[in-house]
Amino acid sequence: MLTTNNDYGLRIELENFALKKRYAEYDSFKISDELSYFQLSIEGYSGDAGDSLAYHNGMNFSTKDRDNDPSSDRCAVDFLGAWWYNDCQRSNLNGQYLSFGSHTSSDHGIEWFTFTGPAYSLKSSKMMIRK
Ligand SMILES: [Ca+2]
Repeated sequence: MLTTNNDYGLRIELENFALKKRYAEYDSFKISDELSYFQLSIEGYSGDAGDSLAYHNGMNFSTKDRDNDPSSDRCAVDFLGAWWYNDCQRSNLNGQYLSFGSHTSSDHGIEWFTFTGPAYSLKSSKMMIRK
């Protein structure tokens, strides 16, 4: 409701275990309503974390009990998160908190591929919206 009634931007702040911080910003951020599966619309990337959300643009939101992604797999089940999965992801900020950073359970952690790759779970992530 928030993002469809007004224009919002999104800022994502990420931190790895070496305490390096990076960010990704989008000039425009919208999530559709429940009937259209909370589809993600983003535009206007800037930042130094890389754009790991572009792959998810236009995707529906999937959870472990709602497989709304275009993959023949169930991404939210396979990757233990809830996200705008495609086939399946380049980011997974609701993944598992794997506090050791680099890990071998590829894609299960809090991932942002263009920052730390697919086998690294971030120390922290924040998603903030602004009118
Ligand atoms: Ca699927």
